[in-house]
Amino acid sequence: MSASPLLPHSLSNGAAAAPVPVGAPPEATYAGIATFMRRPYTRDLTGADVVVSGVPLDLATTFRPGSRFGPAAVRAASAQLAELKPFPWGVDPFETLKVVDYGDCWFDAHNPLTIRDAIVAHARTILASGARMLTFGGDHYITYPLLRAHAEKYGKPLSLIHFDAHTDTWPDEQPDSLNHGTMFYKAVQEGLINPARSVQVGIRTWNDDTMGIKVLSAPWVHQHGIEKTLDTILSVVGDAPTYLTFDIDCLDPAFAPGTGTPVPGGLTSAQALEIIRAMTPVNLIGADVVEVAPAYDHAEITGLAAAHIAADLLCVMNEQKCAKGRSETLTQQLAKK
Ligand SMILES: [Mn+2]
Repeated sequence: MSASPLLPHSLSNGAAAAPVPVGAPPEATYAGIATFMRRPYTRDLTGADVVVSGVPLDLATTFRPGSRFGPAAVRAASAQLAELKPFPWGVDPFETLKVVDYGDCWFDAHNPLTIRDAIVAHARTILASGARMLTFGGDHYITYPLLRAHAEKYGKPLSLIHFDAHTDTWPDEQPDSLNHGTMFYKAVQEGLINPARSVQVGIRTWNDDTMGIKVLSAPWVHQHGIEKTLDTILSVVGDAPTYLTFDIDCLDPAFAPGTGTPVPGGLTSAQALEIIRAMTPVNLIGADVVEVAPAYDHAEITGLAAAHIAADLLCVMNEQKCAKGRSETLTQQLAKK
C-alpha cells in the first residue's frame, strides 16, 4: 500500500463509516456519499477542529437565485480532492486536523424573518464546541448571521478579509431585510467588523461609500500582482481575529460562471488560490465560500473552484494547528531549561 499514489484512509474513508482500515479499497471519486472531502457526516462535534456545514439560502439574491444548491455542488466537486494529498501542501491535513461535515443548517424558508436567527443559532451550536467553522453558501447574506455568532464568541469588532466582485456595503436601513448586497453595511454599523482593519479583494462594481474598508479592486490586483496583494491583506488585518469570506464571484465568470451576480474582469482561480494558500499568518477564526449557483455552471467548474478554495483553507487551518503545536512544544522545552 505504501507504493500507492492514493492516500491510505484518512482522506478516502467512507463518509458514513468508521475510518476504513489501511489496505481496504478507498471509495471511488465518483461514488459514495457526497460529504466535503469524504469527511464523516456527523453532528458529534467531540474533538473536532473544523466543522464544515452548508447554509442553503438564496432568498437574499438581487439577481439569479439558485445558490441553495451550492453546498451540494461544492461537496460533490470535493470528492476528487479526497483522493490525493492536496497540492502544493504534500501532506494529508486530516492526519492532524479533525474535520467533520455537519450537514446543512435548517431554517424555515417560508418564514423569512426567522432565517437570520436560525443561522445564528446554527453557528452558535458549532462554535460552542470550540471548533472553527468552514461554511458553504447559499447567497452571501449568510455571512451576516455567521459574523454575529463569531463576534459573540470572539468579541467585536472582528477583522474581515472579503473576496468579492461587490463591496456589499450598499446602504440599508431596514434591519430585517434579506439582501445579499448590504450585510457588510449592517456589520460595520453594528460594530461586528472594524472597517479600518478589514480588506476587500477583487472589487469591480461601483459603490460611492466603502465605509472605510480597504478596497483592492480587481484591476489593482491585476496591476500589482499577488505579492503586493498579500502584503496589503496581511498588513491591514495584522493579528486581529479575522473572518474570511469568499464570494465565488470574486473570480472572473470564465472561472466561475455558476453564480448569482457575475461580473467580468475578475481574478483567475490561480490568483485566488495563491492568495488563499498564503493565509497562514492570519489569525483566522472562521471562513465561508458562498454564492455557488450550480444551475448556471458549465462542466462544474464553479463548484470545483469553490471546493479547491475550501480545501486550501483547510490546509491553512491545518498548518496553523501544526505550527501552534510546534510553538507549544518549544515553549514547554524552554520552560524545562
Ligand atoms: Mn458578490
